[in-house]
Amino acid sequence: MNDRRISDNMEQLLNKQMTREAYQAQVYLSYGSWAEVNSFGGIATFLYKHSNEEREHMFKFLKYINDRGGSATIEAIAAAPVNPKNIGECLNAILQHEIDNSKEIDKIVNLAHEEKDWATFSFGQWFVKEQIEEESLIKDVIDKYNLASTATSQNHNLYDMDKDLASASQEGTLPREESL
Ligand code: OFO
Repeated sequence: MNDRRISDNMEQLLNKQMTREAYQAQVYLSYGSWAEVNSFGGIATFLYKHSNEEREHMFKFLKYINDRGGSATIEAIAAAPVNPKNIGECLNAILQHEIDNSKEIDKIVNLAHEEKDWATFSFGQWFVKEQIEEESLIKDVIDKYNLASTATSQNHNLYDMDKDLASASQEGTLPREESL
């Protein structure tokens, strides 16, 4: 019995996205480390947790590809971008990564629709929704940053923002909580 339930094109696109999710995780990890080194522990916590979320997304793709009779292919992950100059640049770069990622998710949903592959269409909807939430979350953080960095008592506001992000709702564990 042929248990292959996705087309070759779809398998290729899903594999590409799986690698992209791994890349997203690396971007957040790299920026998190940069924030930690620059004494923004709260922002680092937020970014580290988000890195783990992206890694969970990568696993979702891996499992889906394999469950549908395809084969997940583990490929090289591109290097994370160079360190940002400041928090503003860091947050804006993250938002752009998320917007670019949303466009890649749209390609999967478009192909699924074209191929009448309703299982993948449904799988893709989870990511469409997730991207809406993520873009909105980062925009919200940018708004807070803009408020904090333009006020007169700048350092005090940045300190408060850093504390806020430490308790922002996120899933996943921190690299610093992993046991060796
Ligand atoms: Fe940024 O979320 Fe993955 O897909």
